[in-house]
Amino acid sequence: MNAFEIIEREIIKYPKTVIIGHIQPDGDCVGASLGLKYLIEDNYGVSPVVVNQAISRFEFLGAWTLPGNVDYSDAFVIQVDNSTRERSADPEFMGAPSILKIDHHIVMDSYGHENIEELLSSCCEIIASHAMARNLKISQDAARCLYTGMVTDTGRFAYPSVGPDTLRIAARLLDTGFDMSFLIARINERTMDNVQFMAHAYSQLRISEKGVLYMYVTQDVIDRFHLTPDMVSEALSCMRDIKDHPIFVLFADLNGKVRVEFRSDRIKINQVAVAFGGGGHAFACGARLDDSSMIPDVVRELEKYL
Ligand SMILES: [Mn+2]
Repeated sequence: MNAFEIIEREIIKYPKTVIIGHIQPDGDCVGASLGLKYLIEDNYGVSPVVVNQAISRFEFLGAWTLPGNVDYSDAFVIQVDNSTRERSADPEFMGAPSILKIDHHIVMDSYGHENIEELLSSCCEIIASHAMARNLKISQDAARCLYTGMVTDTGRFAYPSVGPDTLRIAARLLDTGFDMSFLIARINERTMDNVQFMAHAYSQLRISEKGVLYMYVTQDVIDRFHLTPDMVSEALSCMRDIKDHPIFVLFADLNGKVRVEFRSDRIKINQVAVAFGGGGHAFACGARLDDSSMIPDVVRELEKYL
């Protein structure tokens, strides 16, 4: 079913529509939530509330409300780019009378009353393709947001998840005439803290006995370089594309737990994420550990896939 068929039906039933992203927001999460907001405003004359956690680097795309400020008891909720209810930017949304999930991750939790779950390269690709299939008006603002999610979730259209349709949809977004190279410059912009953290990250790169690359970013490093979770994740790029080391993993302290981000070059490793209570895509997934003492266990498990 087309996501906008559901949206058209539900937005008139409830006094408000709320779009929510996931914890540790990224470009796809912010792009999908704001892009969908603009599409709904431009096509249906209804103005949804967007709820996301803070992420300064994507604030130029538009404004949103922080979690904890919305009453969901009379809301139609659209949850985007979020595989499980626990990872929502505001898990309170589960109390809403109508929930639509739109997501592109491996299906683990179909928590919506309706669920649009497609294994495409980004949540923005799903939203853009459904909008195009329904011949909706796509403004430059909407296109800029959707393109942001497509370009950031695909490593600039380089990951295996990119198909011919991905580029056809991106081309149709470019047809709206927004300034693409200006957008990419904004997305690529780095602070001096970013750069100095990356220098530190290269110096901390570790290789396990069988060749798994890994790195552990501790809380004192996070404090020293004033890092947000998405800035920490940039350390993954230090481990990408290293010859003969297709599996790499980033560990980072977060709120008393250890966040794990798994990546690989064409080796399916999401079962390791699942084994440690997480999930995600076949080649890009994540989990949380209670304690850093479990890091060697995770690395040993990954070695089995080499
Ligand atoms: Mn995504």
